Amino acid sequence: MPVECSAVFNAGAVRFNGQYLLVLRVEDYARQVNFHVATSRDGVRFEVNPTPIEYPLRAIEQQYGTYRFDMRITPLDGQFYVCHAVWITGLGCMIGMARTRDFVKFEPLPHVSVPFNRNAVLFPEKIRGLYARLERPMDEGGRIWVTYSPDLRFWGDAMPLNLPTQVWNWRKTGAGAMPIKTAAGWLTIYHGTAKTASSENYYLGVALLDLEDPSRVIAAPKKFILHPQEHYECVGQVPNVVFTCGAVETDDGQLNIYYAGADTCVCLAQTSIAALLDFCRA
Ligand code: M1P
Repeated sequence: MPVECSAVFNAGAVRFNGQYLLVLRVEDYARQVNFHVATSRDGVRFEVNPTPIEYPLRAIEQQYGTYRFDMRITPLDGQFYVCHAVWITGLGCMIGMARTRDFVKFEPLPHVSVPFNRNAVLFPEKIRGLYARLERPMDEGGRIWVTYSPDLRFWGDAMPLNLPTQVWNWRKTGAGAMPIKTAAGWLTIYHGTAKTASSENYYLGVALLDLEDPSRVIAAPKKFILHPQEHYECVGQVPNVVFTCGAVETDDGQLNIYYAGADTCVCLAQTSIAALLDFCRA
C-alpha cells in the first residue's frame, strides 16, 4: 500500500475503461476510513492510488460526524452508483449513495436512509420500472430485503427475501456483490453468519432470485461457497470472516470475487457464473 494503513478490505469492484477497478476501504492508524481506488489490467495485480477519492460530506454528516465504509458499485444509466454504510455518531448505521463517472469525484445523493440499515447494493437495471436495491435493515442480526424507488430518494415496497435459514447463515444475511443478471435469475453472492463457541463466523453463499420479483428466491444451496479457513481469513482485525462487496466477470469468462479476509486484507477467489448456476441447480 502506498499509504500508511492498518487494514485494507471490503472492496467494491467493477470493470472500468477496460480495467478492473476496486474501491478499497482503507483504515489508518486512527481507525479512520478513506476510500482509495486501485486499478489493474489483469484483475490480480493492482496499483493503488495514494490519494483518496473526493466525496463531499452531506449536511447530516457534517452536523453529526460520520464513518463511511463498504462501497458497492453498480453501473447504471451510463454512470456508476455506489451504496455504502454511513455510521453517524449517536444516530446509528444507515445507507448513503453517490454517483460518479470517473472514480475521482463522487457526487453524494443528499439523503441517507433511516437507521439501522447497511449492506446495500443497487441492481444494475430497473425492475418493473423502478430502481431496486438489496439491503439489511437491522443492526444486530437481520435478513436481506429488497426495496424499490422511482427516483433513488424515496424507497419503499420493501420485502424480505425468502432465503432459507441454513446452519451457516442463521444469525444474519447481508447482500454482497451486485446481483448478476442471467437467464435463470439474478445470481447473488451474499454473506451469512453463525455464532460458534469462540466467534461469529462469516461465510459466503449464493442464491438465484426471480428477475421480476427478487424477493422470490428460486434457488439457495444449503452449502456455502466460501468459509474462513486460510490463516489470513481466520486471523486479523475480526477473526473468521470472509466478506464480499464486489465480483466482476473476466475477459476469459471467469468470475473474480474480491473478498476480505478477517476485516484486514483483500483476497481473490475465482469461479464462473456457469459454475455458480450449476451449484444453484444441484
Ligand atoms: O466484521 C465483519 C463485517 O461486519 C459488518 O457487516 P454485517 O453488518 O453484515 O455483519 C460490517 O461492519 C462489515 O464492514 C464487516 O466486514
